Amino acid sequence: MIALITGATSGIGRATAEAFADLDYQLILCGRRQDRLDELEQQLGAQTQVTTLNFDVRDWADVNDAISNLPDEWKAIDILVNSAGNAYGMSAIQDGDPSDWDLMIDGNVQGLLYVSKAVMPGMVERKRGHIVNLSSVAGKETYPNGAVYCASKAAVEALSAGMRLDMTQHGIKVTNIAPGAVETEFSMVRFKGDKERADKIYQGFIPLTAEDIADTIVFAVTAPGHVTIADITILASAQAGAQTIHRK
Ligand code: 8X3
Repeated sequence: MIALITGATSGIGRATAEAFADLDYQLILCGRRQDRLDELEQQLGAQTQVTTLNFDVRDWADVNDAISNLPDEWKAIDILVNSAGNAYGMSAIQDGDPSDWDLMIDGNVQGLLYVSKAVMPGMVERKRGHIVNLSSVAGKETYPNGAVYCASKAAVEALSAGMRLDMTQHGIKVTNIAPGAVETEFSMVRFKGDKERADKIYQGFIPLTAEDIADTIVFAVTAPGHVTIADITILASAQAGAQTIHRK
């Protein structure tokens, strides 16, 4: 199995790379931070075959160039995990920063589309493949000061559904994963390095870990051939909704 993972240098992407290495999948790890890609290649290279691609998912030319120029032995991608994505800022629309919106819409929506577009034709040709999109509970419900992030994840929900409609006839599975509160660098990025604010998000309850989500991704990609895990929402046990968390 060959798996391509975006956002592989941190969080859910990284945990998924580690979990896939345990399954002996060959890994194409994609990210923007070369030092982290190198470190991960070194670490997981002891277990399985690893190659890395450095691109920004928001740049179609770069995405297409990197993926279409993969060496022949890496071209037959079986699994695509669209894990790259982020939240930037948290405020009402009238107070929001349009450059934050660009980062979220271009990364979470356009980036996911670009990478998928670069990988899908090969899957269609081979009549096999599995695409896993990382959405969010924020794609299922909108919360105050999160409209643009929520909109970007609602778009991921629509893209997962649309991909499934387009690709099922070609023998390709699409899984949409919607995590709740996962403790990663997510909140540090959202709050632009404000550690106190970021830490507060995960206080008073046991948040999900990136590994919890990776476990579910493994469950989806190892399901029998006739089974598609179409859509899974994963919440922390203390969490009842995006912003409804029972804290001690
Ligand atoms: C992250 C989950 O609830 O912080 O996608 O928006 S939430």
